[in-house]
Amino acid sequence: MVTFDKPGVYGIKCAPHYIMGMIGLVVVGDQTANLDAAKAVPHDIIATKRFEPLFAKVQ
Ligand SMILES: [Cu+2]
Repeated sequence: MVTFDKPGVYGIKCAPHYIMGMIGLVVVGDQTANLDAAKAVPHDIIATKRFEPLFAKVQ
């Protein structure tokens, strides 16, 4: 169990399936709190492609 106590967006990375692009994005309250920093986190090519539409939804 994870408790989010600060607003922002949190990238979720499935450890065994990250290489196949299994990621997620959790939005806690004000997504603008750390959006730029979250978008700047480097990922491999597949995960980067998967994050793009998720980040587009929260802008
Ligand atoms: Cu998985």
